[in-house]
Amino acid sequence: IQQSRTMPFTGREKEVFCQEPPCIGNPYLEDALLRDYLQSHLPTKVFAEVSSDLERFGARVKNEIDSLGRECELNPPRLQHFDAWGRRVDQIITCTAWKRMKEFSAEEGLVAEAYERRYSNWSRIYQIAKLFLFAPSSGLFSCPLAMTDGVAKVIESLGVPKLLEDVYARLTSRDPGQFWTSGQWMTERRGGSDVGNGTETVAQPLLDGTYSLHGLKWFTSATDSDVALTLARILAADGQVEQGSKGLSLFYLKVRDAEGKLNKIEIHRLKDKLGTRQLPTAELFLDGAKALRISAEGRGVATIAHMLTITRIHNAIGAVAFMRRMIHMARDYVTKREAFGKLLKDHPLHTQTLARMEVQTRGVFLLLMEMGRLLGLEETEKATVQDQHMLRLLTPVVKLYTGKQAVAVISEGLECFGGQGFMEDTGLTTLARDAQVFTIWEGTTNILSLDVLRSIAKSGGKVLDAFFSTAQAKLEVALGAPELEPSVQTVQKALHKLRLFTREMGLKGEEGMQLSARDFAYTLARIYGGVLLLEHAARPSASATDIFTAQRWCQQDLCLVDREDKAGSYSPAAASLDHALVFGG
Ligand code: UCC
Ligand code: FAD
Repeated sequence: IQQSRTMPFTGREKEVFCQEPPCIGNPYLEDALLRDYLQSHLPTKVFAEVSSDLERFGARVKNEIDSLGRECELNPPRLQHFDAWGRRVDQIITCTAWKRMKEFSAEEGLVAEAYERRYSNWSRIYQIAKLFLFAPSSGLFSCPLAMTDGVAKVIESLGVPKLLEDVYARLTSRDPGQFWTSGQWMTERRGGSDVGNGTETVAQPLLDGTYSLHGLKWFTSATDSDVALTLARILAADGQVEQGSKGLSLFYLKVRDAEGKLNKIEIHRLKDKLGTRQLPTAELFLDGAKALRISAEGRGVATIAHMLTITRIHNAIGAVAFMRRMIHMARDYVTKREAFGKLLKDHPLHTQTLARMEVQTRGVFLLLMEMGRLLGLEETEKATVQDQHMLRLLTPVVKLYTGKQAVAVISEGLECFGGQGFMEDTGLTTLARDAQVFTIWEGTTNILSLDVLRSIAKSGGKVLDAFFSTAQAKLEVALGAPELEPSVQTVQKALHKLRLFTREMGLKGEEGMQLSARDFAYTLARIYGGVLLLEHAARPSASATDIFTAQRWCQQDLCLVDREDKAGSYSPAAASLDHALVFGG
C-alpha cells in the first residue's frame, strides 16, 4: 500500500469538494410555457413588445431584484414603539431593500400596467406575466402590490369619485415619488373567515361627514403602507350598531398624516410568523382613526369583494410563480449534483419526480393565465356574460387549488436538494415557509370552497352552465388531434359525471352540499386544468411535451365528487362518522 503524501482532510484537502449551487437564470427565457402561452394568445405586435419587455425585466429580476429579495428575508421589519426621548412613535422599520422594491414596482408599472390598459384586454395578462417573474424574488413585496391593485379596483368600481381621484392616481402611478401602496384590514380577533360576525370595529359619524374608527384589527399586512381599506359598523345616534354582515360598511383611511404621524392608530405588535417574515404584519388598535366611508351603508362586504377578486388572483400568481421557481432551481441542480457516479439528471426516477411536479405546475399556470384573460376582458368591457360567470366561479377555485398545489410541489422541491433543501442559508426554505400562507390568507380552502357554492346560488346555477359550455367548446377544438382523443374523452366523462352530480346536489341539503364543497372545487380545478392543457396541446405549433403534459394531467382522478359521493361521503351518516372519528378519543 502506497502512503499518500498528505493525509485526506488535513489542511487545504478539507476544501477539495464544494457543491456548485443552483442558480436562477432569466426567469422569462427559462420558461418556455410562459413564452408559448403569450405568443399563442397575444396579437403579434403586442407579443413582440411585451416579450421584449419581459426579457429585459427577467434580466433585472435575475441580476438586481433577486438579491434584494433575499436581503428583505434576512432583514425583517421591526417595530419601534418609543423614540429615544420616550415619545410613542410606533414606527415600522423596514430595510433599504424593501423600500427599493417599492421604487422598482412603480418604475416597472407593476400595478399601473393593469389600469393604463395600453394593450386593451391583454394588459392584465401582461401585468400578470410580469408579476409572475417578480413574485419569487420580490421579498414578498408582491403582497402590498396585490392589495394596492385590489384597492385601485375597488375605487375604479366606484367610478373613481372626486375625493378618491388623488389616491387612485397614486396607487396606479409609475412615479416612485408619487406611488402609494395600500393595506386591507378585514380580520379581527373573533374571525377572519366570518367577517360578518367577527367585526367589532365601530365607526362614529363626525360632523364633517367623515368617521372616526374604533376597534382592533388582528392581522394587517404591509402595515407600512400609505393607505388602507377596512370594515366597520356605523354607530347610530342611539349608540346601537347593526350586527352581521349587513351592518358592515367599507372605509378608506390614510395611515399617517403629512408629518408622518399615525392617524390615531396604535401598532400593538408585529406578528411572529412562520413565513412571510419580510412583510410587516401588525395588530392595530384604531383609537379614533379618521376615515371616509366609500361604500353605501351596509354594503361593505359586497364592495370589498371587488378587491378580493384581485387579491385572490394575485395569490394564485404567487403560488404558481413559487412552484415555477422551485422547479427551475431543482432543474438547474440536477445538472450539477452527482450521486451514484452520475449526475442527478441521469437518474430517471429523479427526472420522473421533476416531471410530475412540472405537470402540476403547467396545469395551474394555464388556470392562472385563464384568470388573467377573463379579467382583462371584463375590465375592457369585452367579456360576454359567460366570461363573467367564469371569472366569478373560477376565482375561488383557482386561488384554493393553486395554494394547495404550491405547498405540495414546493415541499417535493425541497427534497430534490436533499439535506441542502432543509438549510436556511440556501434561501430555498423561504419559498416553503412563505408558500404555506397561500392556503390561509385571502380565504382558507374551505371558505373559498363555500364561496364556489355561493357563486352558484347567487347566479341561479348560471356560473355552472357557463362552466359546462365553455369546457365543452374548448374540448371540441382538441378533438381534431388523434393523440389527444383518449384524454378528451376522459375529460368528457368527468364532465358528464360532474353534471349528474350537480343535478342531484340540491337534494343533499345544506349540510350535504357543504360536505361536498371542497371536493367539488377540486373537481372544477382538475377538469378545467385538463381542458386548458388540451386546448394548449391542440395548437398547430404544440410540442410533443404539450401533448404529454395534457395526457398526464388527465390521468389524475378528475371527478372527485363522483368517487366520494358513491362512497357516501356527503351523507348525514358520513358526517356523524367523521365526527366520531375526530372526537372519539
Ligand atoms: O388575508 C388578507 C390579506 C393578506 C395579504 C394579501 C396577499 C395577496 C396575495 C399576495 C401574493 C404574494 S385580507 C383578509 C382576507 N379575508 C378574506 O378573504 C375573508 C374570507 N371570508 C370570506 O370570503 C367570506 O366568504 C365572506 C367574508 C365574504 C362572507 O361574508 P358574508 O357577509 O357572510 O357573505 P354574504 O352575505 O354571502 O355576502 C355579502 C355580499 C353578497 O352580495 P349581495 O349582498 O349583493 O347579495 C355576496 O354576493 O357580498 C357578495 N360576495 C361576493 N361577491 C361575497 N363574496 C363574494 C365574492 N367572492 N365575490 C363577489
Ligand atoms: P378562522 O376563521 O378561525 O378559521 C379556522 C379554520 O376553520 C380554517 O381552517 C377555516 O377553513 C375553518 N372554517 C371556518 N369557517 C368554516 C366553515 N364555515 N366551514 C368549514 N370550515 C370553516 N387579514 C387581513 O384582513 N388583512 C391582512 O393584511 C392579513 N394578513 C395576514 C397575513 C398573514 C401572514 C396571515 C397568516 C393572515 C393574514 N390575515 C390578514 C388574516 C387571514 O385573512 C385570516 O387568518 C384568514 O382569513 C382566516 O381567518 P381566521 O384566522 O380567523 O381563521
